[in-house]
Amino acid sequence: MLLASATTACSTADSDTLEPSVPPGDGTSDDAPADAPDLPDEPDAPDSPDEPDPPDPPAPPDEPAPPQACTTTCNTTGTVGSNGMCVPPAEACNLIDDDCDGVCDESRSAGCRVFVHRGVSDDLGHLFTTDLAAVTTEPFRLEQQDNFSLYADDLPGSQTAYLCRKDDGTHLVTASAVCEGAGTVVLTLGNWATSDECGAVPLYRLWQAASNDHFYTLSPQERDFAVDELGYVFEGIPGYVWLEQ
Ligand SMILES: [Ca+2]
Ligand SMILES: [Ca+2]
Repeated sequence: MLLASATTACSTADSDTLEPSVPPGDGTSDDAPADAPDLPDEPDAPDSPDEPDPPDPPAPPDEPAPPQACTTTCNTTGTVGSNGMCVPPAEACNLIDDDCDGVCDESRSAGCRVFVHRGVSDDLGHLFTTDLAAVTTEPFRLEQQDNFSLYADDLPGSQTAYLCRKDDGTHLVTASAVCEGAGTVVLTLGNWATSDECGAVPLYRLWQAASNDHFYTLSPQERDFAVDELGYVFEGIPGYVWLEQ
């Protein structure tokens, strides 16, 4: 109890003798202590240059407009030209006058038609074949090279023509794949038309009983001479053929 009283007295005496640590001022702002100088602002880091945008990919070229189909003056399928007119297609090997010039298949690709040659033998009559060597080799001799032509392909409106050898060695050209029951097929010659389309002309078929010779000609005069003078029978028009390849 005694110790506590002494401590209290000592504390009171010290507080009475303390000097103010800061001299009293007049209360104005000038008396405020100077602020510490502001530190210079840290310079802003330079902005990094913007990454350039990647260039846009080139725009794909415009798709050309598909040609517009139209019907030509000769009923083939053409395309509308820049002037609005219907431009016919190029001529193709198809038994049609594609380009409307009034001539059918006049600028065909090679091999569109094949030529049939005409030969004859004293004992075996006539031979019509695309095999030129056959009609220039004994016992046959050539009567006319490129006598007429047939289409190589079997197109709509055409019919396949076969060269047949009959049992006695004479020949027959026919659309019958079984040679009309009179022999066997030697060769597929080509294809003739069943009408006079595309510039085709009639092929006349004749038959001479005495020789069993089947003979074919494009000439009405030769046909009539064979009938009138040589004992042939006119058997009709098996097909229509062409004069040019
Ligand atoms: Ca044509
Ligand atoms: Ca034409």
